[in-house]
Amino acid sequence: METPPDDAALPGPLLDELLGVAMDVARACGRLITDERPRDLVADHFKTSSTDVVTIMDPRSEALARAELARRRPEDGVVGEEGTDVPGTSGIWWLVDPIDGTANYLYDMGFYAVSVAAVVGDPHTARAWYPVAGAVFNPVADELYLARRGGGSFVETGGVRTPLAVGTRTELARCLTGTGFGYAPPSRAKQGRVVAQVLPRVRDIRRMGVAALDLCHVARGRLDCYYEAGVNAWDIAAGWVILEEAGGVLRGTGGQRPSRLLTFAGQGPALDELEELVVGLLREIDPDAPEPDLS
Ligand code: LIP
Repeated sequence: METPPDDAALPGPLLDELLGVAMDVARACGRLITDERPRDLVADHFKTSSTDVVTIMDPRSEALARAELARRRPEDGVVGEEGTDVPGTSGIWWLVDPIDGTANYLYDMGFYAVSVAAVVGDPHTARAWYPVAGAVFNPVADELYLARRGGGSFVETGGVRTPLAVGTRTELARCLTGTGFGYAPPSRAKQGRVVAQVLPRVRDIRRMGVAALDLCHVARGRLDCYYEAGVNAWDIAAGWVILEEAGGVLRGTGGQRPSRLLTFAGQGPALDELEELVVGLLREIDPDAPEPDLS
């Protein structure tokens, strides 16, 4: 596994401040998207394909996050899913997913989240950034997942804070396994072939539609492991630190950092077994690919 850059070792009081900001922003945006969700919500426009939906509340939530971050941390950079890209001078960047699980949100299925993470290193450079504090808030369940480097990982609900720890299952056959699918039809076709072969080898599959919450659920032991391709930095940044502080691992293939080609979450031999299985299936599907690629 890659080691974090040296400047990821920020002083404790700064990490506490960043975590506090992440929690406040995630809560504020979460309240906005539930309190002001129009009853007759429809897709406003589409991004990568006709299934990749954006509602009017996605940019509104991102605008609120951007304004709050500018007020609380004016020297930091901010990158958001809906196009925010504001450079900073502090070396700290914020990665914001204003509604993760937009399809669930569109259908008023109460399973979506706001993800806010502070990272060191430039998130425009795929291999250079590393999360140091983050919060993921599911406003419908009133569950706020939070962590900062070296401080442990927690979920707060109804004012009660509970520590998180990953599950301990060692055999993939007993693992409840999360996954997700991309929006492009050819990616989905490949992902469908792979999941058809994974399903008989695991306890069961869950496809919740919210990558940030998938990572939090691995951190909490509600899922044993997870894999997906095509995830963006804002989907995984907060969940990454929450998962690692709960004793878990987020990685790509062969000990590399997570990437859009493949991302795995979990721990121990079950995670190794999952990686071996998925990589083996991809080698059968596309023996000439330079690297295993599920995207
Ligand atoms: C979505 C994820 C979902 C994943 C999708 C997509 P969005 O984010 O969280 O779990 O499978 O590919 O990235 O579009 O709802 O913010």
